[in-house]
Order: sequence, then structure tokens, then C-alpha cells
Amino acid sequence: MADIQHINRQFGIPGVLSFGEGAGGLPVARVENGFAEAEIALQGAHLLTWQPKGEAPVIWLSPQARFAPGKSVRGGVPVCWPWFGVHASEASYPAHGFARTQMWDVIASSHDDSGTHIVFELRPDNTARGQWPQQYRLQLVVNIGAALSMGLVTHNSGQAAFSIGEALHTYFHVGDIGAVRVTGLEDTDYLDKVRGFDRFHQEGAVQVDSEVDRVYVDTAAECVIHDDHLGRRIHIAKTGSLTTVVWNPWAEKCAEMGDMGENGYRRMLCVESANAHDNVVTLQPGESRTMAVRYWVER
Ligand code: TA6
Repeated sequence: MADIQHINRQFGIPGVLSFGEGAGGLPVARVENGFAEAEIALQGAHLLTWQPKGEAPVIWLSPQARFAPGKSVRGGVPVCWPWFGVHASEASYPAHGFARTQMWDVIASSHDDSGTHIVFELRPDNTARGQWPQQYRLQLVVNIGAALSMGLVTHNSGQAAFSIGEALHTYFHVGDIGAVRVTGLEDTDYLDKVRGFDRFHQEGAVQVDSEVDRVYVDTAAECVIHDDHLGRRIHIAKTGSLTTVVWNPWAEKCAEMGDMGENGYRRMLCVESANAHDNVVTLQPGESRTMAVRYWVER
């Protein structure tokens, strides 16, 4: 990867977008425009913050997050790819794939009346190639505006078909988890990781009063986080994704994890747009697929 000053000269946009050193010395993109402020680490193309003007942060970043080369950051939007969760056959491979801990390149930037656009591309290193020897191009297209849009584009540039699991593992900031409900998943089925991945049926809205780790399958609908404490609704619209994962570790796991901050579980909820388990995606040679999300706040 080129050095950060060089990236700044090439892709910085005066008054709107700059590249520099962030926490732990990790290179970051910083956006401040008329709509919002945001920070994105080049490691993992990991969006760390997004705060629309006049609004409380929408994305949760742990106050105890660790920033180090090759380590995933607790909070923000980890990009899980090319598998979701533990690897199917190799337990020693990193959970949620290698994309979230590799350094990505910046390949384009622009600004218009919808916001600031940045395109990141992953060129895998030898470790990644050893774990997943496929030929591909992977890009994350981000737009920082009054809404936050992200598109994860996978292109199969090889001669053989391959399958991927993927997720935008977004940690949303909530006022208090006890005052939150999620709509949009009613009448769907989920695999419950807390109960040995058994399959259950969701009746009404999702509410969290204990550990929740659910993979909702065959779900394309928009979800809404109703946050009575902050008096707002966060909309989560998506395309190219058939799985929605809802996760909150609750008190005990939160305390064990060590990077969640004290009682951090009360102020976050992951609602992840994904293709996982029943919904892994197969790409034929030459095929491209995009999984995209759009988040916005309503008061
Ligand atoms: O998406 C939910 C989940 O897979 C949970 O099982 C939980 O462990 C979480 O992701 C965080 O995973 P990580 O590898 O970032 O600690």
C-alpha cells in the first residue's frame, strides 16, 4: 500500500476528505461534509464512525476498541468476507474471513450533492491467498451523506465458480438496549446460535433482554431499529442480501470479551446485512454481485 501522504495527495478532496493517521497509527479516511462526519480505517475498509449533522452517532464504536495491525476493531462496520462466522473446515482461519483485517487500497474518491464517495479495493496478501486461493476483485463503495450507503462488490475474475459468505457486520448505537425493538423480521425463520443453531420462527418485533445471536434467513426486507430512548428510528435498507443477523452479547459475554467497554452491550445492537448459511452466494466466472445497504435516521 502506498504511504498515507501519497494517498492524501491522490484522493483527498480539500475541505471534505483527508487521509491521515488514526488511532493506533492505522491509516484512516476522514470525511466532513455538509451532511455528516465519518472515519474509515483502510485496514478492513472498516467504517468506524458516521454521525449525520445534528444527530447522535448512528454507528457504535466501543470506547475500549483496540486498534492494531491485523486485528479487527470492536464496533463500526466490519466487512466479513469471504466467509461468515467460523470457517467451515479450518478452525484456525480467522472468524468472519480475512477482509476485515487486511489493508485495502483507495482507488477513487469524489464529492457531489449526495455526499462524499470513496471506493476501496482489497488486494489480498499471501496469507489470504493461502486461505482462499480464488481469483477475484473485491470493492467497497462508500457514500457519506445524510444517509450512509455501502456496497460490497465481488467479481469472479477466475476460471472456476466460487461461493462466498459475507456481511456488513454493523454495530448500531442505541440509547439503551432495553428501549429498543427491531421490526422487519416478523414471520421469518432464524438459526439461533445461542441454541445450537436450531431453527425458530420470529413472530413479532425483535426485542433483546438476554444474549441474542440469530441468523435470519431468506429476509430481504428493510429493518427499522426503534429507539425510544434516543427518540429515533434507524432505517436499514438493503439489496443483494438475503440474510439478516441480529447480535447482542448481553452482560456476561460483554464482560468476558474485554474490548466492549463497561456495560457496552447496553448501547449497541448489531443488525447485519449478510449472505450466510442458507444464503451463501455462488459466482460463476466473470460474474459480479453487489450486496448494498443504506442507513438513515428518522425522528
Ligand atoms: O454476527 C454475530 C457474530 O458472529 C457473533 O456470533 C459474535 O461472536 C460476533 O459476530 C462478533 O464476532 P467477532 O469475531 O468480531 O468477535
